[in-house]
Amino acid sequence: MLKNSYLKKWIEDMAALTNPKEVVLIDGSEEQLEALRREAVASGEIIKLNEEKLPGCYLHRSAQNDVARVEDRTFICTRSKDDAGPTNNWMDPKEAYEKLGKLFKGSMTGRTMYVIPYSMGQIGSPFAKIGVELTDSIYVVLSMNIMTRIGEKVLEALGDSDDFVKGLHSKAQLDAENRYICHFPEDNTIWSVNSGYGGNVLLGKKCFALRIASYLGKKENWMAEHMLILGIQNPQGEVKYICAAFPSACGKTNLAMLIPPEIYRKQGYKVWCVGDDIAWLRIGPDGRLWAINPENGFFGVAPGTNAKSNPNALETTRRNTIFTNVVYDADNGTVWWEGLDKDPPKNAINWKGEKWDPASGEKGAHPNSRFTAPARNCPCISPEFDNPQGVPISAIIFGGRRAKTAPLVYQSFDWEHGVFVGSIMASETTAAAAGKVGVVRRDPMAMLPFCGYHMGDYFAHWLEMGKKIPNPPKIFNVNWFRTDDEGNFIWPGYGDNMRVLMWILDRCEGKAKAVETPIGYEPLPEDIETEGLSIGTDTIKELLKVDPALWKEEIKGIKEFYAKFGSRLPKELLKQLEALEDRINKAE
Ligand code: GTP
Ligand code: SPV
Ligand code: MN
Repeated sequence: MLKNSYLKKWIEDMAALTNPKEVVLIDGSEEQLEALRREAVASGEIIKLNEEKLPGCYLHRSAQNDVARVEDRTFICTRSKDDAGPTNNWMDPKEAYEKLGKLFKGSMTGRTMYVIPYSMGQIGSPFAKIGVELTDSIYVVLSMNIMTRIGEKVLEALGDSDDFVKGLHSKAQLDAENRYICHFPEDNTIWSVNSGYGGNVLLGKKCFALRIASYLGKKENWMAEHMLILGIQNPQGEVKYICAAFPSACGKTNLAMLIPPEIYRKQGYKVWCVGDDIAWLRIGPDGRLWAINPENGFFGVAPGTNAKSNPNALETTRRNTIFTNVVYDADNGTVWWEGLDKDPPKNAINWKGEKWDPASGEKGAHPNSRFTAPARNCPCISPEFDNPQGVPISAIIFGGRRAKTAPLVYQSFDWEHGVFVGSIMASETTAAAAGKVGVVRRDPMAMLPFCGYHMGDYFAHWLEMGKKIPNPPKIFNVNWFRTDDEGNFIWPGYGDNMRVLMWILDRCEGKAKAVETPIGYEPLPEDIETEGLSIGTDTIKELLKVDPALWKEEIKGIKEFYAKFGSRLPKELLKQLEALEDRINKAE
């Protein structure tokens, strides 16, 4: 059946290692997928939800020790340790193949190995890249079907080529002590064992589309970034596109699908979602930077998603969606999570599968519970979603969760300074990764957990790209998460973030004024539209404040962070840091 000899040989080798009882090629047909859904329902791997209320939807519960990406068990396995850099865990490739080889040995005994050919990006797009994932999990097959383009047509596009990412995944025993997510960028290979959770096992996503792809992008002159892509259409019908990089669980999905505030809606503005997590960026023939979303679905955070905060995301999940680790309403066969509404189900089963009393004080849904939903379900999905050429980008935005230091928005002086602004990003950690929540850590370009090579070289690549793009996007930084002394968010956020995007686009078109501050250009407070908000220009002024004392502390942290990179830190960034320090000192 398989004509590609490289693919055939590799599958045979991996089957010899893992010893499945059978090997099944996923052809992408609805009949095959439906049969797998039925099989997974019968085995209890997924629960069929109410067909009337949530047609085509399922609930899945992962193992209780397996609910988020495991960064301490994620490795970049380059031949030279130095090439993985100081921010990645490293393992020697030989050692990694041996160590994981032992864990994979016989790990699929008695199970089926599914072969999933998938494309990241529209098949036939000059941006697109192909991967094949071998897995013993039906949940992975069904999720990859939502998140990527899969099946026969991918094999046709691959033809006889050996240019595909080889991904091997086995749940094995879901043993947390032996859980490993290993990337071999030099071999186009990913091995993931002992996990069944999203980002660890849907290998097209973070493993391929960011870690492997960032490495390929450096080699091939393009960029793979942890960015949403959205379009803002003005009343004249022109659409301008923006990319934004925020760390995990810091608002990408929400921003990508925002509903404009009334003031813009009534004038005829519209927002289109192209992507909510990953962007692949290439220089177009017109000298601008063009982006595609390599994914085909959304793997979004459930808690906090509701009809007010993100009605588009909620609507997206009303059909053909897999929910992971949310609350099950046993009376209605529906799902619930914290922040959906104020009515937790009466007969509720929590994410662990236990009867749950909402009054217990315990959360019913896991804080990192998620929905896996087809992009085409989204009411505001961009008409350009499938455009193989992508969309031209006017602005790049960086941002994170900062209670104090970072202002609501500022613009970099130029591309080089913009790269500096991205490189000094920091954010409070969230439940998206295992570990402590709420600690400030440096997360350059929101890529700390996802850069597949030395981050100093990654910064150099950004600087290099700036020189190569004749007409580069302008670079900005935002912070929706500044808090008052009681810890409440000051900025209303969500749809109202469009007010900030409007200033950003106006700056790109040379229409808005700005004031120069030590950290970059800021809007005049009155240039952020406040009509319809409960806060006024005074509060905006507060949100834009740059406190030199806090920034002095910040500079200390940046210096410490930069020191890690040694001689592989581009000197341009050190110069930028010195210049920032100088400006801050003068501002005091
Ligand atoms: P990943 O899928 O992990 O990459 O996350 P993401 O960046 O797409 O984050 P998402 O949009 O799912 O938001 C994560 C959390 O942040 C949710 O609980 C949201 O309710 C909350 N959030 C998103 N946008 C805002 C905002 O503008 N203000 C505030 N205060 N919270 C927000
Ligand atoms: C993230 O953590 O940034 C996610 C979810 O988008 S995961 O796919 O698990 O990485
Ligand atoms: Mn993400």
